[in-house]
Amino acid sequence: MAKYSIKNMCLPALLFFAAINNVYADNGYKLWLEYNKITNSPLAAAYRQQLQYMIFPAQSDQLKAAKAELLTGLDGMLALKPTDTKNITGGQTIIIGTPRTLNAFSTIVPDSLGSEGYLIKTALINQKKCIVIAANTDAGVMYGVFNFLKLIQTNQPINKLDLADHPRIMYRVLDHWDNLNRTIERGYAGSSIWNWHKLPGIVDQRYIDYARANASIGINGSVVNNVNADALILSPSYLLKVQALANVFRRYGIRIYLSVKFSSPVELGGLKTADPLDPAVKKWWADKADEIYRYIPDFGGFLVKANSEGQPGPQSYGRTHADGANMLADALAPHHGIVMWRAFVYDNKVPDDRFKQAYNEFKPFDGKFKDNVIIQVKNGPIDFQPREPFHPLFGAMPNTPLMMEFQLTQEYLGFSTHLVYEAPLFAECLQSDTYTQGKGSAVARVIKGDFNKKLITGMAGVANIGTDLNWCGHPFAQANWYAFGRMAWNPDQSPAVIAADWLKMTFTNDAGFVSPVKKFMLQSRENTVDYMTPLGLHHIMGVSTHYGPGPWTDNAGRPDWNATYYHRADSAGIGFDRTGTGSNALSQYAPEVKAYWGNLQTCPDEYLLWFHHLSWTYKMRSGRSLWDELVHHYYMGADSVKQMSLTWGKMQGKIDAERFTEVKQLMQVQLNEATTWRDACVLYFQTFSKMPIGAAYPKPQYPLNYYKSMKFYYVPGIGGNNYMTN
Ligand code: BDP
Repeated sequence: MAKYSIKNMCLPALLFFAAINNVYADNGYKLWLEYNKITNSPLAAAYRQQLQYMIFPAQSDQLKAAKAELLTGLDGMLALKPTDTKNITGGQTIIIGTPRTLNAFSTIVPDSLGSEGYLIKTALINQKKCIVIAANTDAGVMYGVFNFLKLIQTNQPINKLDLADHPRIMYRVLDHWDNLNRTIERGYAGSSIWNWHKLPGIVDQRYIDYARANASIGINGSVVNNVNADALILSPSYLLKVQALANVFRRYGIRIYLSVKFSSPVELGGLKTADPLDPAVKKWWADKADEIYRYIPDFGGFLVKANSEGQPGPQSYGRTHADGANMLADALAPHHGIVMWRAFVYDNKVPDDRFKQAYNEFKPFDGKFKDNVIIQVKNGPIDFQPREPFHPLFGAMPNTPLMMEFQLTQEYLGFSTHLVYEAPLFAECLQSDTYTQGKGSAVARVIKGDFNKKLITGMAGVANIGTDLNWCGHPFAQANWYAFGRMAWNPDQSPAVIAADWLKMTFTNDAGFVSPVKKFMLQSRENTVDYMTPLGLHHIMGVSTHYGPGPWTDNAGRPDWNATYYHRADSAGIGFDRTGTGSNALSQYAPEVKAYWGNLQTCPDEYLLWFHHLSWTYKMRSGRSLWDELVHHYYMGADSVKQMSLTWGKMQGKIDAERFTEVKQLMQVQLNEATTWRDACVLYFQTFSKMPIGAAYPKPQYPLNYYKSMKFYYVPGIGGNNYMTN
């Protein structure tokens, strides 16, 4: 192939390439692993001076990957390649390893670091000042290396280091809702990155970069297929494909898991039943587990959605969730696999508040699950709404491992056109006090197993990843993937610290960028709550597609898919009474929580309509009527998008033109959609309140019927050919 040298190029060609470089400066593919050149030269010189030599014996695949990452990072940021050495001879040396790879480390690495922790410290070795990255395992080394690189990416000093860290949660897993035909349920960033057709022959570079990105934030598991599972995934030809992915993930410390369909023994195995107590069914699963482990010796286990939204499950055979989960757990136990059994269930036949159904079904089984079963519970009782109270199960199953399930993909948060930084949502849930063991029983402590050390622990995030060049559709949606990893590692980390790190690693260390952008990121989720579902409103989006506003929806397939079921607006007022005079869902919480949310004196405005039905003239803390307060929030929310976009406008020139422009355009779309939400909702609720929209506010652009008749075709995230209309 002809090589083009710049020398031989004519001027127009050079200009053409320069233009391309300029326009396509950054498409976001590298995520937070940009490793951009450090432009502050004294700082770069100081780093270089401390990293002249390297002792990093790397035999295993994982250590080799960690070493390659370190070299890529140092090369990108500092144009530096430390000299590989065996002895500390001179200059400053970075020494990296485990007690197995470096004898000297047997006394340095404390057991308390566990199997994934690491330490990074400055030490005097042979009278020479060295930087040490040490861990008990290769996985720990890898996390240490990524965190060391983060110090440089965020321009931290490295001359006096003394850090140690370890994960507080064992299973830190991304759940992909990816179908085998490459559509993604609730996916807004293109198609599935798993190219099942080309696997196992073609191992895309994306799989490697995906694994690198996950390892860099401590994620150690990936469920590659949709919870609404296809039995085919367990067939030999697909297991070969899964094996190829597992082979890539392994060197980054990531185990692969599969969502399994409970009826697989029938659909795939040709059995007459999938009854979990049937010996032939038990044997089928045990054999299947043995087979999977032959392909993938470190296979993680199964994720199961059973008896929910039409999926088969043990109840289809008159058995319980415990019967079903324990049967699968027995099949996996000899191989040390786990079952992540979802608590997202709500039953058609039970005419009870949907809020209460998971608790009603699972609470009776507390302590009845095998040790390798973990119950995966969504953060809130309904379904990933912009704001939900924490799920009552977190305070109700002290003898059962509970795995947090957050949703990174923005099913209810504006898809991938709205900038919504989700870490404040995660933190709000994690820091809620369940009172399960008295005051100070935050959800975070429950899921970390603080109250029952015997339990396994986990956190899952429904992935927001697809084939879009920038992986997540919106450059800022990457921050949700990043924040999830950081908070799964340590649920008590601050959203502000995480946002600052992410901005520096992804864009620039320039404080003139980081500080204002971090500010609006931290505010962004509250703004979205304001223009979509203020004051505790929930589930009022477009039916099925969940796109745009649909508070008028009252004819969906079942009552609890209707918006009217949730907001209960009428001429008397609005909100869902879940106190003793209503559905009494509050009784599923500890008495302190029930009293706090149940009492109008203490219930914060943010949760008001989750728990109370109040008159339109109800006097709010602000002094406004409930109606005026609602209108105020809708307008404030939409206005905040305008403010955010003005701030963004001032960032021009501080980052690459490509991502600057993309975000600028996205913010305009977000503003339009936020305005639609605002106008549609205030006009709709006004038909009940019959009260005016304050004269200070701009009038809604169109009449209510306009919004009600808006049609959206081929909305992403619902798969197949079906297009749904509002
Ligand atoms: C809801 C989604 C649906 C999922 C379901 C689940 O609308 O597509 O299958 O949750 O979590 O949020 O199983």
